[in-house]
Amino acid sequence: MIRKLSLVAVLGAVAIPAMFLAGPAAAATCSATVESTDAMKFTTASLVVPSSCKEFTVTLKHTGKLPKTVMGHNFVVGKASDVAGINTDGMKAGADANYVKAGDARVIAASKVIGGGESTTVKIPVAKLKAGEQYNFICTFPGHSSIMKGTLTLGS
Ligand SMILES: [Cu+2]
Repeated sequence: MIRKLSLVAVLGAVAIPAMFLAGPAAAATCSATVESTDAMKFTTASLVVPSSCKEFTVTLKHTGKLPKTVMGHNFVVGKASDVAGINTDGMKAGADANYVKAGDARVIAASKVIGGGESTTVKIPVAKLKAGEQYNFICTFPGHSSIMKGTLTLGS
């Protein structure tokens, strides 16, 4: 009985530090949280996605109180040269489509639209990003993208 207990203690002592070393480092580099507000703003201006990540997960939070029909926000990624077209076609697609045109090949990643107090996640496939290319993340809710726009680039 004493032997069994001491074996568990030894295993625990080895396993726990290993978890601490592997866990937080991976989570910190391949994910980010972006907040959006009732004042129609993203609180993040730019994101750099490490090229070592396979996927980069963005958690979009709406810290406001207004419903998504009034002050909805989403998180849509495309090339800087494509986002105006993505936005125009997204507005035409309407609320049921989360303001993103179905099958739009210019869209690299897009979340659903959320309202105040809600959050959602979206995964950016890092293989679709090229070094040296300029990308934007925007909110395609009608009227928001001119203000709700940030830059996104592939880092080293
Ligand atoms: Cu918005």
